[in-house]
Amino acid sequence: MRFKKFHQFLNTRWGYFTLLASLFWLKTILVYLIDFRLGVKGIYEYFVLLINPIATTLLLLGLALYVKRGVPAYIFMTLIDIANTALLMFNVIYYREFTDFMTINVILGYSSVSEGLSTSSLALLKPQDLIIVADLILIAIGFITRFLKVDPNPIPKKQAVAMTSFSVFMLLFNIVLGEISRPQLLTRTFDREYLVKFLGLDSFTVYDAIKTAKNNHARNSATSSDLNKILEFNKENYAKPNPKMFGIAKGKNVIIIHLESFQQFLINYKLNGQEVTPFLNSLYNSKQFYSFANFFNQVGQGKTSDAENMLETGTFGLPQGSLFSAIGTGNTFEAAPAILNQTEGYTSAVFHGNNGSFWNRDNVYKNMGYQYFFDSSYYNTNSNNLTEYGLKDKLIFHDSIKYLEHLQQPFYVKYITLSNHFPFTIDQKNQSIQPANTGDASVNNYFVTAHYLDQALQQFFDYLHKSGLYDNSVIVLYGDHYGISDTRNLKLAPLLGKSASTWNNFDNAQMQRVPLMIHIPGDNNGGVQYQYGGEIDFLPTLLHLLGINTQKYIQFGTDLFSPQHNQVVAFRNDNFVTPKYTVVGNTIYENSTGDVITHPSESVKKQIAKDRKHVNEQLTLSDSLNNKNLLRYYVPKGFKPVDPKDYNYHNDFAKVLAREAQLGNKSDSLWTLNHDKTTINDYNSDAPELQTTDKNTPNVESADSSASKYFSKMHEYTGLMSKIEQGQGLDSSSSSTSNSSN
Ligand code: GP9
Ligand code: MN
Repeated sequence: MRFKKFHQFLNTRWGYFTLLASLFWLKTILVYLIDFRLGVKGIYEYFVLLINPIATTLLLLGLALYVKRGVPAYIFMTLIDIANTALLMFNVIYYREFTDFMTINVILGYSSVSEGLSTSSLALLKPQDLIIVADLILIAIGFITRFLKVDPNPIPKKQAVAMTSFSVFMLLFNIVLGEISRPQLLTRTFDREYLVKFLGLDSFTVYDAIKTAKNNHARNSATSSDLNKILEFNKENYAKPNPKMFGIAKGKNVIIIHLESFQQFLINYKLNGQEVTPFLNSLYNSKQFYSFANFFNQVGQGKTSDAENMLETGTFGLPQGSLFSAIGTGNTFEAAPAILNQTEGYTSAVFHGNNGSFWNRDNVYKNMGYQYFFDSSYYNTNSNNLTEYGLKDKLIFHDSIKYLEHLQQPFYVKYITLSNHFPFTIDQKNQSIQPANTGDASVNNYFVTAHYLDQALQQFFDYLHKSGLYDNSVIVLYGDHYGISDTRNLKLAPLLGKSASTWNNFDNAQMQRVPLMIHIPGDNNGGVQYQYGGEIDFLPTLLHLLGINTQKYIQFGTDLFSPQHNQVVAFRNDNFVTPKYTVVGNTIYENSTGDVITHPSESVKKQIAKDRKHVNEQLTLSDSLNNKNLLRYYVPKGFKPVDPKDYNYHNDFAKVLAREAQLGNKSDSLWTLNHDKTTINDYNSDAPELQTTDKNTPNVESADSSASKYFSKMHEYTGLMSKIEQGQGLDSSSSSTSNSSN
């Protein structure tokens, strides 16, 4: 009886609608759990994942409820389901090949970064994929066997509207749930994975379509004449290099160390009488580093990715959202990795413990011309080894050596740390300083993770000294943006000898200082530098140190060492600081006192107006260049535009070893120069994770196995890995000389 009722219901339009919707929901969830690695954590995220296909499925299938005639309604509903199934299926195949989701550009084949799906991709199909089409096959059989019949009775419009309203409500509810877990999820779009995890594949695809259409509109209306103003500004703004500094590090390696959320106030700061970052303080105060006391972050919503963009392209992030995520895939870049490779033959690589798609890095780095990107898939990512955003800092430095030592020199490498990231939590065994006591957990713990980062850096520098890299590498340390937000500064104020009651925007602006420390090999004339500057000024500074003239490149900052350096530092929100003044909105503060200048003199007004004009020009022209992708119209003399298709970051270890093998004794990797022996034994770390016997995770084994065909070299690592497995750890006594067999 009950089955008869159910069968009757199935033969109504609502029945067929419910059948399609529930089967589509079910297969989507199965695909999420089986085929995608969405990094779902905790009940809340699983709940959001379970409901995220509902809204769009009901909304899309619900469109057919407005069709009056029976057969067309059923055909329309089934076609919607088939199209949605196709999107699901192609994403499953695409994800298998690229560990990523299909953007509109990929679907339309416009993607400049990846080939999209080819016939060979179909080889990636697996028997389990039948699940994805099983419901359609069953439904076809249902109609053929007349188990399912078309219900000629149209759905009353009111009911169709009700279903649409309900699905729109579900969508909004879903977005709210996503925002609760990841504030600004849609505006900042950290990662396509997050969008799929919180909003579902359909929403992600629609979102990407809207974004792409907006970008294309901006681009299609652009012409090369839009470049004229930018080239003019670039010419006027160019600051000649300091003759004493130009080229003093020509041909040296470059090691960039990104200090996550690290603010300048931590330098030389003592918490309860204990230095929070003793090692960084020792560098900051040494003559072997040029350390900048008035260097500011200028990031917008793109946070880390904005800092990366400024440091490597000399252009600002966008006024809203992240440039990397919003336009990074399709834009033309003329960035440091490509410039250094084309002018000086530099090898380039990034080491970062998060998945490659975060901030769309895996696409942007291709456009920047990065040759290698060792993301989390190259490391042992057992949960023990991770903090919220990925691999712990002591491990990223240690575990990267096996890749770093095979890179041909000179190399330009970037380490992006991430343990010192909001909310600054790290496990007990890695805590070695007491948290502060401000009543705000994240402020309290900020000092704990900063201290951990400081230790990780000390261990890395010990290795750099032992391996000799310290003496032939430019080493750059910089903080990317604030860790403590303006609102939480009120909790921090007492620790800085200030009171929350008097804390104001002037203080917030001063807190945007981040460290910039540059070690130039063989140069002991460093020390603390007081000129004002920001992240936008870094690239011309670095290129001039390496002896590369920047006049032909479009960059919005000026060389910090140049006598003509412009010390007006723009913030992304149009506020700015200069050596004398801090300007927030229409309020002018005197830097020396922090007081508001209520009645500025004519000369002060004139000066501020001039500086504000410069700031607006810098930001507006940079936005025009990026939003309209104008670099596609501008090729600096001798520069070869980067083709992102020349890069993919799979099997990078194998590629690095292949290059080394190819060069034979012409190779100048650290490994070759160390007589084909590893240098990893020169790396001492007290990281508790390295003392345990955690098995290597599949991704390290896959990186190793794909590299293992490069004959015996691997035994050095496997030998060491087995040592670790036997819990012997990595003390200095086991240096390479002792256990190398060849
Ligand atoms: C993510 C990491 C942090 O991989 O770089 O990014 P953030 O949240 O600071 O922009
Ligand atoms: Mn960051």
